[in-house]
Amino acid sequence: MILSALTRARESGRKLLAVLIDPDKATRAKLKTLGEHSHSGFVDFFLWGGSLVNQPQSEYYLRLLKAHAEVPVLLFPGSVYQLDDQADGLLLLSLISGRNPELLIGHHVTVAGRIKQMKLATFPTGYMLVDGGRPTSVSYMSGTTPIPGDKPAIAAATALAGEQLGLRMIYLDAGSGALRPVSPEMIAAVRKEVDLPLVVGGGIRSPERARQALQAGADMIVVGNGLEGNLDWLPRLSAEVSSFGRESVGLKR
Ligand code: 1GP
Repeated sequence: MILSALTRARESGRKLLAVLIDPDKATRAKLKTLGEHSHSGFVDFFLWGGSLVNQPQSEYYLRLLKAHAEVPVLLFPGSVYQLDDQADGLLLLSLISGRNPELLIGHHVTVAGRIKQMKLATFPTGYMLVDGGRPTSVSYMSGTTPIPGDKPAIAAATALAGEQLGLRMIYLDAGSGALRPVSPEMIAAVRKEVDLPLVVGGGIRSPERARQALQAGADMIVVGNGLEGNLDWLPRLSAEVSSFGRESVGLKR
């Protein structure tokens, strides 16, 4: 569903917005407000996941989000413990910027049967961590070195290898709370090299950064930290994303 939405968006010149919710930072009020924003068409997808999930009420909070949201909620798991069949699908991440075999194939083998039992829709994603100016939770937790932010050719070659391996989308991520988002040059280099839907996130905290990523070739941006404690910014952000094309692709906006 996310793949067809991204493809339709690209064909019609539209761009999409996903909001990342860290279950450990969720509150009832925030989930309700975010869910309602999806009724207004401000959000195309919710991503659900984090580096650590200590929140004992995580399943309950996901149920709450599902009850309020009018758009799909996709798992963006920080670990194999974050599977939940209440979600509408799973970004099946292969960390192709890194050289940690567990995150390229090992964990996938561990949970393959579980994913099948759960009947979770899977979206095979080439996940690429890019240096965003400071160590992030993902680089530390994954034990991988991000692609240097000023090496667009390495990013493009990595994405191309992911496409050749049969992955269905590319997610360029500077990591949650990155000081610098993925550069427009790197986004453009990846966009030029591969045909796959391109998702970009990490450090997008202003409409300007959103616009730069979208202009450079991102099909969808992901925003998490930038909305923490400041959900009022969401309509402005959404307007920025919508300014790239208003033709409907069958989602809510
Ligand atoms: C992180 O791309 C997401 O995986 C979102 O990053 O929290 O910095 O918006 P931010």
